[in-house]
Amino acid sequence: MSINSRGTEQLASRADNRGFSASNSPGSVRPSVRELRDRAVLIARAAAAHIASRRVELGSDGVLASSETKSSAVDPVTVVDRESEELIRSLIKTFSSSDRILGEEGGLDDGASSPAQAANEGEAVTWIVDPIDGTVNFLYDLPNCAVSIACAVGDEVVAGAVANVSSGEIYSAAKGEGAQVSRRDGTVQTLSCSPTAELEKTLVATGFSYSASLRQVQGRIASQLLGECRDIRRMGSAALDLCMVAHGRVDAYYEHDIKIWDYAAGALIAAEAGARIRVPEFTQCANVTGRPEGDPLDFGVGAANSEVADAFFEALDGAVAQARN
Ligand code: LIP
Repeated sequence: MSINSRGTEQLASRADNRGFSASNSPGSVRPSVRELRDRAVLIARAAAAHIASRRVELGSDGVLASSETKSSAVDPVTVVDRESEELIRSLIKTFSSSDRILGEEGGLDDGASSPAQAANEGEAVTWIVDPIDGTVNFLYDLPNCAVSIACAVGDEVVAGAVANVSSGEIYSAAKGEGAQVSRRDGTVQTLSCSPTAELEKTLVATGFSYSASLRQVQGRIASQLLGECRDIRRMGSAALDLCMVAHGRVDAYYEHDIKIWDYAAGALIAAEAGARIRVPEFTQCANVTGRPEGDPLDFGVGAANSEVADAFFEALDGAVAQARN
């Protein structure tokens, strides 16, 4: 039996015993945004536990040996990414077999119309999944990787959860209900962004593409911003970077060339914590590419606390314009 099926089957059955029993029988009332958030938290927690246990089981050599590359030689996927997504998909289906799923590794679930089409159909539920965000960190056994699960109704993300695999912190939000972080000790904290109002004191998180040529342009953008803000942090997971904005642990975040599964949950969490958010149009991204067509510099993702947002986005736009030349 392959590791995938053994790992997924065992976990799915254990998860079944942990309150994942199907609740959306045909014709049942649509769950509230809070219920969708709580489902995302439950599933993200189970997937994060799987990832942590498989890293111990496989060890660094085993994880490395299982990895393949995707868009470039430095864009990895491991057997654990695939197991995590299989587990997440199976758990989502225990709640509702009709929901659509868009995942980084598995694409659109069988028979689902494109979420972009679904968005035009009105109230279809689409789960947007990054089974391991920060895969390079996972590969190197660095602490910053996460499970990111967002839930859209129609063309609007209304719930999401981001589980930090190593710290056990689970960030979550439901539309209009605020954002929170729960910890292994059971404590729950309501999130709000930092109060930093001056650009020169703004700590900025960012990330870089798997494309070397785009990274060179992104380096010029970062170089320009370094002269205008406090400092930059490159932590390796867009989902967690956006949660750090929500938590007030950085003041702003931006990145180009990331996919909807990287940011969908984190952007809602940051927005619900009071951040000003910049994301591409949902219907342009809710597809197997996870991003709009065209120049990645035309559709970045950004978040900043409300005090510094005007100055930050102005500086960012100026740095992008200068880097293009
Ligand atoms: C990663 C993002 C990160 C970005 C990386 C990569 P993955 O997603 O979370 O912000 O800088 O290049 O795209 O590939 O680990 O899911």
